[in-house]
Amino acid sequence: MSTKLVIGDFKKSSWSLRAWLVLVAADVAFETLQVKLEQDDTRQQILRYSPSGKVPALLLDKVVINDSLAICEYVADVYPAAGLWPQDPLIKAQARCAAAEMHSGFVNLRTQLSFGLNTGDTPEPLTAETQEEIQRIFTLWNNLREASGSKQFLCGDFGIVDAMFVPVVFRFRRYGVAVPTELKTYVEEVLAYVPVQQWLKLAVAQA
Ligand SMILES: N[C@@H](CCC(=O)N[C@@H](CS)C(=O)NCC(=O)O)C(=O)O
Repeated sequence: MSTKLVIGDFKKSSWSLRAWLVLVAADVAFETLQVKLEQDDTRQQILRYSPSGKVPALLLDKVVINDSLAICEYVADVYPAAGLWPQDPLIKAQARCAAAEMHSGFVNLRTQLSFGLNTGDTPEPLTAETQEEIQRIFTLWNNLREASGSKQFLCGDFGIVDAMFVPVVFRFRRYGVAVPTELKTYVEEVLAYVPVQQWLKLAVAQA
């Protein structure tokens, strides 16, 4: 079966990064098609592939999956050996809640601390809502690591819940958001994860 992932620019598209990481983590053979964002014809270009006008979109022979979390779930279903969700049903449920909360929420954080792979930017003073969301993310990360006993990623090996939060790690890195001591190793693991490094290299090469 032909498997193509339509993504946006490496430097701009946080939702593309999530889906791409999951496909790479599961060792799926896929082709990447890229659409340049923020151009006059971006919408038209995306609509050639994705009926929602958004990327990422996974193009299979007869079906288009045009949402990052749905792509991740599809990959988890088709490649169960990749262990993209924790085995334990209760930990899996908590990981799913955290991934869903990321997918549908943290609007203040996403607006005030925009996605980027660069470092050293100073944000506008963070609003109380944004600060609350940052604390909520730390709580989610700590709870998952505690529930799973993981000293590495949130629930052991890299999975969908980690992919969902990789762009948050980049946002914290970009704006120098202080991460609690007990979560520093998690952030380091994410930034050192080979597919994350691969994406960074692709971004540099595209410049
Ligand atoms: N809920 C969607 C959101 C996708 C999304 O907002 N993608 C952005 C790029 S990161 C996009 O396609 N924007 C269209 C544009 O810039 O014209 C998902 O999870 O895939």
